[in-house]
Amino acid sequence: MDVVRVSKRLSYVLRHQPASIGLTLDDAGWVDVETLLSALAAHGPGLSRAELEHVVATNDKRRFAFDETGARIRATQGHSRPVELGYQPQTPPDELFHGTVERFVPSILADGLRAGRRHAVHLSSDVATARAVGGRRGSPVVLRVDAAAMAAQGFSFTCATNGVWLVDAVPPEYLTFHDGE
Ligand code: HQG
Repeated sequence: MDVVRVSKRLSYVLRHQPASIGLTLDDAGWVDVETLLSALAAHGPGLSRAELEHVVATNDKRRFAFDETGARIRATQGHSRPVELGYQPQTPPDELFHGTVERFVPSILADGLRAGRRHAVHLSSDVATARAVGGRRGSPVVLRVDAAAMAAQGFSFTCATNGVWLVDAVPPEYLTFHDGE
């Protein structure tokens, strides 16, 4: 099994296009595991329950999670469709980071960080992760988010089970450039 390939296929189905294999996700993004496995097999290479468990357990960014009974699965974050993940609002660390690339910076400084096609803006608590996220698109630029000030102003933050911090938007006044390590 090519684990990366399976992870990408699961991301596509569980975050973006469940209908591509005839699936419907519930409002919180869950789908029944047996239904998912049947749908995958009907629309391409099949996957066993054991293989699915292996992908979920070893995924580098813990992109997927089973529910407490193991009967359902969902993506932990990153959806491009409306989803109510149900994470409880939490007080964020005082500073969070967002990795992007230079070509987006003028627009980000004008409008702030927007969720775009995703359900939320994705932030990380460490610079290295932000740099890696930005680096997917070119030479990374890391922005520092004054999460303490945002929280004080009433912005609601949640943290996905894989440690990614989520917020609806970040207005530009809370952003600065992060220099150095
Ligand atoms: C940029 C991956 C112009 C933003 C990663 C980013 C992450 C703006 C892009 C997760 C903007 C959106 C999410 C504005 C934001 N003007 N550009 N006002 N506001 N942007 O992929 O944060 O591997 O939707 O800087 O590792 O890059 O898929 O978000 O460059 O955790 O699990 O618009 O996806 O995880 O891009 O990445 P994305 P992201 P996975």
